[in-house]
Amino acid sequence: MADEQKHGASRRQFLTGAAALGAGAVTAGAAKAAGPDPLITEVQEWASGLGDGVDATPYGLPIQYESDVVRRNVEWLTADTISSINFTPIHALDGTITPQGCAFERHHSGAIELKKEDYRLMINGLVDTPLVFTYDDLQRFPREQHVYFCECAANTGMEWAGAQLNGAQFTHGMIHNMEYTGVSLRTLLAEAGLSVAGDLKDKWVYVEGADASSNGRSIPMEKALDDVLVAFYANGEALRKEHGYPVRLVVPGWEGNMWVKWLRRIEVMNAPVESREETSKYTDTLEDGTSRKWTWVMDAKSVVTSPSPQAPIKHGHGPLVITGMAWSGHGKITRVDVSKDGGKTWETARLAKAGENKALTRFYLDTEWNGEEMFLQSRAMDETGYVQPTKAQLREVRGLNSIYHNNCIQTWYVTADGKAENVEVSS
Ligand SMILES: Nc1nc2c(c(=O)[nH]1)N[C@H]1C(S)=C(S)[C@@H](COP(=O)(O)O)O[C@H]1N2
Ligand SMILES: [Mo]
Repeated sequence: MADEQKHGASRRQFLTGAAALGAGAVTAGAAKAAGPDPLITEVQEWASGLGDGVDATPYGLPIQYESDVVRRNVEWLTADTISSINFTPIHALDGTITPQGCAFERHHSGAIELKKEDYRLMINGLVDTPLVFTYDDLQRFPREQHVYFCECAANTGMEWAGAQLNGAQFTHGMIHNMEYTGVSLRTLLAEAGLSVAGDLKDKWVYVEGADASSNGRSIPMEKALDDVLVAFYANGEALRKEHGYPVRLVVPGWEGNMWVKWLRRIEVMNAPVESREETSKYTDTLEDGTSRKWTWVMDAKSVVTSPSPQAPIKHGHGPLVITGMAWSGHGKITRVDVSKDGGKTWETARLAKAGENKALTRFYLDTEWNGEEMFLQSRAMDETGYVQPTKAQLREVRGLNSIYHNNCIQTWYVTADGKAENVEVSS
């Protein structure tokens, strides 16, 4: 009885499906078999012999049938692959954690190979005791663990002037979400004798990497002492080379450019450096042609990952799972709405788990689809009450010539045959 209750929901669904089949309707999923299904009645090749031994894959890769779930480039963005970017296949992932093996990469001078033994982290500037930490030194401080998203400020940046790239991977794939283990920057600054009392409000840290680009950025002290992590593990294992092995900075909720990889130096300063990465880059062009600086936080944003151009509806009519992800650099996602008619009407989606601080949230809309055209959109809300804007609202402030911080509502046009396309709706 208890068992019956536990499985009640799925059982009811199954019976509904069977009844529909019996009535001769063309339904989702199970086509009525003309005869016995050999996949059920015949002994298959995989059951007639032995599988691989446990020595076949000391470190496993995805099965060959998943070989299309990979990072991809946009050719016209990637004339030079050394100073470039690739994209997470978000259209093919579910849940929230991004495997390191397919998490987008952004390098200004290529991914370097740095041994733990050769690793040094210097803290200098306005501290009592300038220090140099080896990798082993870092291992001896108390550790923290948090899941955070990292989004490049340029994510969706090619879409300002019009719908351009045909796939969620390309429009929204400059993002990953991992569980980091590391030491809080606060702990290391205290070790170097930064007095946590006093006039720290006007102080900054300048952080730089060991690669040729160095990717130097200034971070206000208030953030540095809040939740910034000096991380060495991601998703339970050492950082991959491309994500900054052996140590990277994690700057929760703030633009990816500040997440310095191969972290080598932290200088405490009285003022920001105004480096290349915070003047000629990573500032936001406004409608009137002027630029806005210090836009560090990634505002609330969401996207439907399936259906989407690379993930068309392949099954027939009936039940359809619409899914996507939402995130906010200001904290937790509290609600996601989905529209099928380009924003005229909205349904509230189901969050797979309650929103987590500065981390991806997965949403689902369990719905019915009978071949009607859809203009699919999703709209995120965060704990500050902020609502993700439409493209028109964002353009009023930012114009058409911006690059960074495009968090507008995305539209996929889904046709009667289940294909999807990147479009814009006027509103
Ligand atoms: N040292 C260094 N850190 C860096 C970069 C870089 O080129 N060098 N790129 C930055 C940019 S622009 C982004 S978006 C993130 C990307 O992190 P990922 O490559 O792990 O996805 O790293 C940042 N940190
Ligand atoms: Mo970036």
